[in-house]
Amino acid sequence: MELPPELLHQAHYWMRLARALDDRGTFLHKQSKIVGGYFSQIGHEAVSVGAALALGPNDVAAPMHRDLGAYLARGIHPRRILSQYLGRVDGVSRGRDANMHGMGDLNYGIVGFISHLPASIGVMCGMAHAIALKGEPRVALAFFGDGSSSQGLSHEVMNWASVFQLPLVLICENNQYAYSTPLDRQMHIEHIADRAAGYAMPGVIVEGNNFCAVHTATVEAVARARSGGGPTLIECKTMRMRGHAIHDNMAYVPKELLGAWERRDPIRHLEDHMRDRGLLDDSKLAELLARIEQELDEAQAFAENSPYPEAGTVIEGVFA
Ligand SMILES: Cc1ncc(C[n+]2csc(CCOP(=O)(O)OP(=O)(O)O)c2C)c(N)n1
Ligand SMILES: [Mg+2]
Repeated sequence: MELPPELLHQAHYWMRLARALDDRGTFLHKQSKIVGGYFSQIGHEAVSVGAALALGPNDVAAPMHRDLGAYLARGIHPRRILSQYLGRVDGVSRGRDANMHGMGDLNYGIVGFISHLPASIGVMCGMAHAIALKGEPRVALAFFGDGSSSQGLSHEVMNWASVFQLPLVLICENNQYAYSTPLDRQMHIEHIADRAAGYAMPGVIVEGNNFCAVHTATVEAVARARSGGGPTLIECKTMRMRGHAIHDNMAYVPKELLGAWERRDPIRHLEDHMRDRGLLDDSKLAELLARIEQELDEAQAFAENSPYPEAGTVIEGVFA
């Protein structure tokens, strides 16, 4: 079934914005304005935006370090994201961290990313349980990586969510690597989705660079979760197109593998589809890219003018 043009335009905007914002971050890092780690999400745009746009306004999501598209599509303004990267007071964590960690805002249904992987999916399982106990028509959606899927908590979450038939959607971003560890060094199965059978829940494999495929599968899983049908594991096959973080030249990734995924770039995939349907041409694309650059110029100026937090506030908003 073809997705409606309005949705594709929306997705196209968020995916292009995520990529342009990602490039901005790289430049700011090169200028030493962003210090410490910087994680590129290039290659993940279809997964993050495809899944996030399947949620309703009252649902809750826990994006990870390569899910910029999900933060944007849930409504977090690039101003706040760039302020976050620069450690400023207008950042999502109010200057507590200078990258994705802790970047949560429940007003937008986003639980902050927890550095210890995959702790976020445990929190989201708890949220799904709370939603179920209250009988609310809401869904919790958690992202986790292939590496994170090898951690014990992933299995406990799948078991618990299945036992209690929780409204939980698990989006596994299988991007072939966990830092420098390739898939075959951390699992002896071909598809992570196959693990769902061990917990009697649907396990779905989707082409992670295809927005329409990710979105359609997530819409189905969200509907099942909302109607009491329990959790779903969706494995999105994709590729991390940069090193683990900016310091990593990923010399360990075979060039041919990278080249093959480059040809399946998620943005190009969506744009080809939109062009085929007469929804996009060169001039519309140029117009969109210019608009995005303008928005990011404004966001960057805002962030660079935002102050650093007052030292005395450092203990606010923490438990211990
Ligand atoms: C418990 C724990 N161990 C190690 C790390 C360091 N670390 C951060 S990201 C990462 C790789 C995660 O791989 P994956 O889950 O596949 O996500 P990806 O980075 O590929 O998107 C590691 C080892 C961590 N954050 N938490
Ligand atoms: Mg990975």
